[in-house]
Amino acid sequence: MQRPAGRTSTAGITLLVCLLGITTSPVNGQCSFGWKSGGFTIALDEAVQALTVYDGRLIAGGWFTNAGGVEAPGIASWNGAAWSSLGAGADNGVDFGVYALIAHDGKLYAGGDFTMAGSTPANAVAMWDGASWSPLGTGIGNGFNTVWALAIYNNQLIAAGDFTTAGGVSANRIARWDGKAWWPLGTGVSGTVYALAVYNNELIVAGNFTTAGGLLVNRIARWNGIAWSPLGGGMNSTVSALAVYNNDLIAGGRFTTAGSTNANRVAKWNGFAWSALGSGMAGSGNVEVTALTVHDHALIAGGEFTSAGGVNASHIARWNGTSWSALGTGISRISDSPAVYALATFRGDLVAGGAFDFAGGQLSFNWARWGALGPFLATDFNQDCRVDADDLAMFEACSAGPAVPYPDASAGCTLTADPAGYIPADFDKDHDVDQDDFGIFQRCYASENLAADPTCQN
Ligand SMILES: [Ca+2]
Ligand SMILES: [Ca+2]
Ligand SMILES: [Ca+2]
Repeated sequence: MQRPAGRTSTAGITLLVCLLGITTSPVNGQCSFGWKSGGFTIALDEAVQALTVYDGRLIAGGWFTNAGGVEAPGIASWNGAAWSSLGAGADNGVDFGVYALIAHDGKLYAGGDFTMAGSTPANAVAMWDGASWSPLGTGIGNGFNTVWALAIYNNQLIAAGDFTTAGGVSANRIARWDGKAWWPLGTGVSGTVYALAVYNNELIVAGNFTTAGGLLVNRIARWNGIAWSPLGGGMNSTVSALAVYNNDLIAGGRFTTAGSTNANRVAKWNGFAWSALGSGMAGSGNVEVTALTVHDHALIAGGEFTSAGGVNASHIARWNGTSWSALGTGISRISDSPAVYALATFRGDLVAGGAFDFAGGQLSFNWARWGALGPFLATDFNQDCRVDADDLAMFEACSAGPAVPYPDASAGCTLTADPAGYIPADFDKDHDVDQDDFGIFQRCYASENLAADPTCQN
């Protein structure tokens, strides 16, 4: 296909954006975010402890045995519409719980307290290659241990938990797999590890231990590939979750101090010192941050709490760098205290896993999705309630100039045609994407035009 006009036109559009000084601030309009309906047909029958994305699918691990009506013990795969097991028949899951998941180099790794993955003996850790399970050597521990966290560091798998041996060699609560054998990380740590992260090229290890490599570290430590060292004075109680947000390391758990700073269940490390995130979390009974992730430019915390930064927030909350806010009415449970144990992003939605019955007041058993609900502007191509640079990039990839047919996916245009043959970027429906369409697009790129023209087409 000849597309000289397209290149010229795209350059012209880019120039026009600059000349008009179009704001890059997002447009929200009436489009809203909220919890998406769950219901019985996609329920997980017991708690979710881990979430990740592998091969374009959401993977959940936990204590469940049934996923949306399908037998899937401990681990299941969501394709956006339905759950399935990872293997079939006798290979459709693991024999106990899955508490950690990570995808790396085309493989999915699962950690937990299982001893079988499918019909393959595998102690506490196993690898899924898309078709079948494999053990990693003789695995972790003695068949009665738990892997609580997995990470990739220096291109090797790190497994951590409550064990003291890995592959038959001494390894205190943490070990690395080089593809053939397990190795300790120095002399390891003195108590259970619950969370791992990579920050400033160091492996961050957190849990309820007091020493690492023999040094007093207080529940959090870093490993640089050679030696252990502390992060300030550490915490006064268990650290359960880690994330990296805005170049800071974020830690969540049961603690109320980080270093010498008061920090209620969540704190940030800037490479030199600890500080609080507002007034942190509060609630009755056990108050704990058990999951952290970064979603849509914000830090999301989940766990056992009923307020964040003084704002009512039922077991899940968002930190925007300055303040805490709730995600609607959060999650709840009929007969027991609810909890969020895992968080992930899948196809633009925030996914929460844990032990709960409702999300935003709607039935949503043990997992839930939070995302854009609409109504979506015609120019919000990726339907995220914002008409921003992402949508402009999609427009530009489909623009080819007056009377030039649409480019196809091989040329980078990912917008698909409606039954009448028009792609969403062809606002004036004349089978091209040119300056006329861009004129319509840019009206919805700046918020001042929204009230008068929510369709962006007049
Ligand atoms: Ca958008
Ligand atoms: Ca035209
Ligand atoms: Ca057009």
